[in-house]
Amino acid sequence: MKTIAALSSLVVAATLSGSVLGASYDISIRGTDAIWLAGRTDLVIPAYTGTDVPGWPIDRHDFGTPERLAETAPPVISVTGGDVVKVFDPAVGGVSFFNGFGAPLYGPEGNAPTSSILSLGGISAYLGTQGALVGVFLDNTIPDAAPAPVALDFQSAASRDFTSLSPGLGQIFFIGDGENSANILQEFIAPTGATRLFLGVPDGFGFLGAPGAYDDNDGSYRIRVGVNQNPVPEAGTSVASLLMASLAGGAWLRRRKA
Ligand SMILES: [Ca+2]
Ligand SMILES: [Ca+2]
Repeated sequence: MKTIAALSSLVVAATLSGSVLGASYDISIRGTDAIWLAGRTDLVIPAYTGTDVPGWPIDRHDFGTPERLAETAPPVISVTGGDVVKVFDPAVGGVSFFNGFGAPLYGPEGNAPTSSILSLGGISAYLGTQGALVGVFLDNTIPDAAPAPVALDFQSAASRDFTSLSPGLGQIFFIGDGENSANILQEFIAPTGATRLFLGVPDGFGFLGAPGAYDDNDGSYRIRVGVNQNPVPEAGTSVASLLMASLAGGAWLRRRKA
């Protein structure tokens, strides 16, 4: 538990990029970071008890899981409508979605078979691969006051192969590893009114139906993104390699290292 909690740290660096103040973020997303808890400051996550919790909208196993995990609130970064959130490095890591620790792990792209999970509290349904890294933009309000928007559909490979995506407020969107089939790092445009971007995981029993089954999700993903900023080197990256990346890829396009 302590190890997993420590992975949730968020590292932020702000730099001046042209006339716009940009920021970069190194974000760890736990398997328990339930995307439907984004912005739900009205809720108190119940402690893990080894059974489903009456009244709690996220289903849990009726028996004790080896991991004994409660859901966690997903990490968040600040944005403004029109901001460009750019993936700097493909997401990495793995989450064990089933009872027991370790393998089989799903990576940020999720498992290929489709997942279809219902909306909850003003946040849309999820349609995509099983257990992928996802995001949702919100304004400053608790999302459950408004009906959930229509779901975006990421169940086909073509629908996940975008270079730029403009989701609406409250619409869960697929991030995966943040790279399309041409190894172009993807970008996400914050909708009008957005103040926050949450990153999390969609889960449910069998990856279908109501949100739930987070109580056995050990493991985490990690991604580095920038807001209104060109890719910047990670700490420790040499000036020479930065120059090479700049020459080879330009500001907004980098190729995966072989
Ligand atoms: Ca597990
Ligand atoms: Ca699970």
